[in-house]
Amino acid sequence: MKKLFNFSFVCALGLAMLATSCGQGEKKGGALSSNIAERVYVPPGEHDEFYAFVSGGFSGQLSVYGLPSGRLFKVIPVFSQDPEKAYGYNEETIPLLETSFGFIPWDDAHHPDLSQTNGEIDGRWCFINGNNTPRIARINLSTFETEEIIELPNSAGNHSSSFVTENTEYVVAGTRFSVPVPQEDISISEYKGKFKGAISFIKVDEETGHMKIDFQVMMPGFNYDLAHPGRGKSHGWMFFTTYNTEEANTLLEVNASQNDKDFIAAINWKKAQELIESGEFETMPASYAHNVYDESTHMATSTMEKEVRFIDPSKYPGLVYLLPTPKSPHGCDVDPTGEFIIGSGKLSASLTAHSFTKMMEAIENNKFDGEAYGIPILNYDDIVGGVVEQAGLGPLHTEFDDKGNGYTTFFISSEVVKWKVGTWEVIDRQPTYYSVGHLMIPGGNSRKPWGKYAVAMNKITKDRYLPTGPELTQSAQLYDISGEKMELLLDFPTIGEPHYAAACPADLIAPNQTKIFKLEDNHHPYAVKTEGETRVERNGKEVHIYMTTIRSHFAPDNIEGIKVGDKVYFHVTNLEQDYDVPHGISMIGANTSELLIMPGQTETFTWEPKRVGVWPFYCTDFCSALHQEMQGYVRVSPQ
Ligand code: CUK
Ligand code: CUA
Repeated sequence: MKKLFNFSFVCALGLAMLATSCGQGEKKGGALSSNIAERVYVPPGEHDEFYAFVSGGFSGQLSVYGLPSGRLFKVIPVFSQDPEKAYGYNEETIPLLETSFGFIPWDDAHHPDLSQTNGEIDGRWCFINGNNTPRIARINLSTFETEEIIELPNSAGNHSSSFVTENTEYVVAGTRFSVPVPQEDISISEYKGKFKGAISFIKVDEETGHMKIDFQVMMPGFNYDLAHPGRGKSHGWMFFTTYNTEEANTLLEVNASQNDKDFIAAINWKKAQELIESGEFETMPASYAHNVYDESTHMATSTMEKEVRFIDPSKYPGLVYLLPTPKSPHGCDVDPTGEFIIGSGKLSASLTAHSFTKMMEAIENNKFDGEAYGIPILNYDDIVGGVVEQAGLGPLHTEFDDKGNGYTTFFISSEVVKWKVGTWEVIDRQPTYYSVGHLMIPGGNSRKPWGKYAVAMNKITKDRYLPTGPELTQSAQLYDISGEKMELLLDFPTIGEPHYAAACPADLIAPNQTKIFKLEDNHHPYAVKTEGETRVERNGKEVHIYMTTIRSHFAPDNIEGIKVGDKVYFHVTNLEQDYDVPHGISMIGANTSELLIMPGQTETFTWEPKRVGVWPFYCTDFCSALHQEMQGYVRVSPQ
């Protein structure tokens, strides 16, 4: 106990020093109270209460933190190659990064979302979008590995993604940029009326999680910025914020902000589903990659799909409505009851909450205020359910707790504002350090939030950490939101830009972990299950080495008969059947990186020896007291 006190004391002192050195002169909302450190401190050997999955922004990855400690457990490679895990280097995972543009080992990851059952987080999968070469990935939360990536045709800047409906029926992905559909060589000035915004509804198989683009809704040429699914009473609807409803082809000057109001587009996806089922859709040729990792072979395959189904909403009344929302709305969030749809006009100081009930009443009474491309526009006054007035500057994103409160980030005034759903009064505000983007409350995207913590994700850190040259870390900040006032508890650095995050109690995920892959279930075509089956096979200039690894040797470990100009495949099966005993291997000059093979798994790397000689290989992951003895030689002879 004595040690614990010392630690708290030092930590609190640290916080106090930060508070005074930061020069903001602000009150730290109780940050000086002595128990702050204890509230984020997870003693050695104990576990955090929540998993948090934080987007890695331009790193293309997804990082896993514990809350409240802010400890980093893993960076899950998703859209970028990762030498630490051999992801995108070994032959088994390279196909995951194939696209219709070829192998793209990078993307810009923005919004993770967790799978749900009955509107509650179920801990099965995490989805995340690749913004640049439009893709959606699915991560299995029993292996913490990326299992599937699907490319989105007709999309560009896949920003309003990936958001999950309340039974994970769909992962929905909207396009930030409208583009010619299908793509063609036309003048950019022909934008207005010609460019389209495709919104993809990706069906998720209940059992396997496998994704499939069910259909696209071909929307007018606006920019679709963010989205949220309806829930509870609004389940079956999907809401998207838009900007540039002027359809300007250049957003220089004020073009895109001429309109006093842009729209939230409300799409009735249950109706779209009915249309699809009754054959009311069109198809168009579209080439997009669908990459799936197979757990029994431990190999991914990439398939190029050839067409996509779509619905033109102007032909189907009742499918889409436009909800006028002030001044370039960015965030689009739905409260846990599904009644209120919050649109944050980033050029406004107030938040607009549309009422789903009022929206449905106006639709029933045919009360419209014009249309755009055949899509009815509702009347702002008919649908507004409440406004949080003058709440701050530059509102972006809102999440909710389980006590009827909303929490909204304000980028320009750099703060989180807590307000009451229904009375719309501001209850509390706390500064962020600095320029917050999203915030996240565990389960805040579901019908059942856990309103204990909120994590603010900041764009700028300035003086918060030790300087590291011209680029500083981005960071997240943890607030205790269990009381009336929010309390800042912790800063922690993040990998890349933390656009958004998703979190849930650890006990929804931790008990379901895959600890080993059973050797007998390994159906990799180059797997060997015993050392007796290991061998070297030549086929012209191709050499296949069937190798095994177990503490503390490789078999075979002396390989001769290899020639300069050969292409050598190392197929390495890890025979271990113990938790957390991977082995690694690579070869000198191999341009694919090392392997990291989990127990029971087979992985492959290729080596094209360039020089005659005897070349060593060794295990790259410390695995036992005899790790350093895990080594071998390959003899390379002239051609
Ligand atoms: S966001 Cu992607 S630019 Cu407000 Cu979701 Cu940061
Ligand atoms: Cu095997 Cu180190």
